[in-house]
Amino acid sequence: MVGSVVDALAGAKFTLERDGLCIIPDVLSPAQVTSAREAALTHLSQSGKPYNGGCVQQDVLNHAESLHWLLTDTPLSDAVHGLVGDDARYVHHADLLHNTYTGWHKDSTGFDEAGQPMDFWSQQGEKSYRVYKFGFYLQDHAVDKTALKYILGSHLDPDFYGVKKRLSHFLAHTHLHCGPRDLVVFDQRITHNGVSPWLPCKLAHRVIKSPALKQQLWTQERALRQIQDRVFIQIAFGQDSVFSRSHARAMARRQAEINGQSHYELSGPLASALNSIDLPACELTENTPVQQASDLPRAA
Ligand SMILES: O=C(O)CCC(=O)C(=O)O
Repeated sequence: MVGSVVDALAGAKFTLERDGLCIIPDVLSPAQVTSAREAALTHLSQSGKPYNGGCVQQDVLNHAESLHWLLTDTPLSDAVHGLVGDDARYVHHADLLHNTYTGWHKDSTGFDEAGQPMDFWSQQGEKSYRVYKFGFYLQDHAVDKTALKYILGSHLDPDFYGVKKRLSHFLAHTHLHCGPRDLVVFDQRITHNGVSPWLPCKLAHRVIKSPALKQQLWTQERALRQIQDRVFIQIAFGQDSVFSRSHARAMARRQAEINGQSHYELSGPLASALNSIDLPACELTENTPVQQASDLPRAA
């Protein structure tokens, strides 16, 4: 394992559990950043789909073998084992995004894929919620504010939809400042945002149906606001638990839908790559009963 990653892991685990996000510096070499950007942009130019004003490949690891080396030839797996534990699993969720916009959201809102509430706020027990995205933002965000915005500690806060909460997103968010070589890890319950369009444009995006027109409008706004080119890849891993399995089932279905596939399938090369780093994909088929909780917020 690379020394700097080992050194960073103990502190990073504490920060991740307390704040909902941590950064492990210098995980990729400069040459790997260049290769990742090139492979990502080449893949998107051939197979990307317009989405939220930019271009994406959902479920990217099943579609772009050219990026599997991020799993096998970098310290990513050491970071996953260190932060999640020995029973870490790939949760069938990986996004490649280029110049997309988004709004404030949590990736997990406390419901399973059938709409049943899950008690994922409780921090008790060996198998409490531990599902994280491991992301490489492949450009320098040391100074600029266009990587990720997040509400510190909101991974432990079920109150997401109230007016007061929404106001607090504007008043009290934290900007992620990471470098192109850093690994960014965030809890799937954290309230976060990337870059949002200005309000009039946001309203226009709601009305406009054509993805091409949305892309044009957002490209012009990005140029006006001098927002740098943003390409990033996020790969989700979780502890082998009811939460990870539920996340995996929901994400497998969602990604297949966005990709226009009739069903989700784990590719042979991806399964092999994951097994070779001792991070197998989590079980998708079982129907484990979820823990119920009566007083959780509604999904969006
Ligand atoms: O645009 C970004 O940086 C954030 C993407 C996002 O919202 C997510 O990863 O769920």
